Amino acid sequence: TSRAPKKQILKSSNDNYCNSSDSDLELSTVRHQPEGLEQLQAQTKFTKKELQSLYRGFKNECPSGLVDEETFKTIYSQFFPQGDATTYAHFLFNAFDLDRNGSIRFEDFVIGLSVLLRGSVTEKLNWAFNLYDINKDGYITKEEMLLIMKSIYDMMGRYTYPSVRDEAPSEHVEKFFQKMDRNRDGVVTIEEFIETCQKLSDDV
Ligand SMILES: *[C@@H]1O[C@H](CO)[C@@H](O)[C@H](O)[C@H]1NC(C)=O
Ligand SMILES: [Ca+2]
Ligand SMILES: [Ca+2]
Ligand SMILES: [Ca+2]
Repeated sequence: TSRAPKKQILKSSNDNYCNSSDSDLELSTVRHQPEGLEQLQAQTKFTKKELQSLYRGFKNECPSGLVDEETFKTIYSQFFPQGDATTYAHFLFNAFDLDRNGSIRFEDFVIGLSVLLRGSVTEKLNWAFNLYDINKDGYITKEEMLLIMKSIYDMMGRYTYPSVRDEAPSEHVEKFFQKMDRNRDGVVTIEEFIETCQKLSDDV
């Protein structure tokens, strides 16, 4: 792919400060800033410098400024070479693609990243709930949680957990529901999720 050579260029520009063509390349990428950087600064917990740097990385991987699901899966999977991250990446993609039109804009990506890295506990829990609620109907079902757990096991790969038995994901789901489904109606709502997670963190 064209990805590796680009990284090579960026790396060499850091290694060799005297190479003018490489620093020109860096500057020219910085110049193409997203519209409304000021607005993004207000919407996220990133500084202008951080947003510029994130934008450079984003543009490097996705020159069109949009990420489709295939590209997202390819990039994300590189972080989990020992397993199969494609299913989990699919769920992640849907959590970032809020308007569900099949592409993530830089703005959507950065707003999500800001929640994940610097959001309040409640913001993070809301984001996680939206990830687990696969069909986005406001309820986490056992079926949804099982798909999420299996995708996480696939992503981690069997070699990481040599002793993992095949029923481990469903055992995980049962434990999750024993804790979270407080009114025992078979589904977990955002209220149950946040209340339980906050109680659990208070106990620690
Ligand atoms: C999705 O919506 C964004 C605007 O939010 C637009 O720029 C992009 O082209 C759309 N993608 C598709 C595949 O329609
Ligand atoms: Ca979208
Ligand atoms: Ca659901
Ligand atoms: Ca419930």
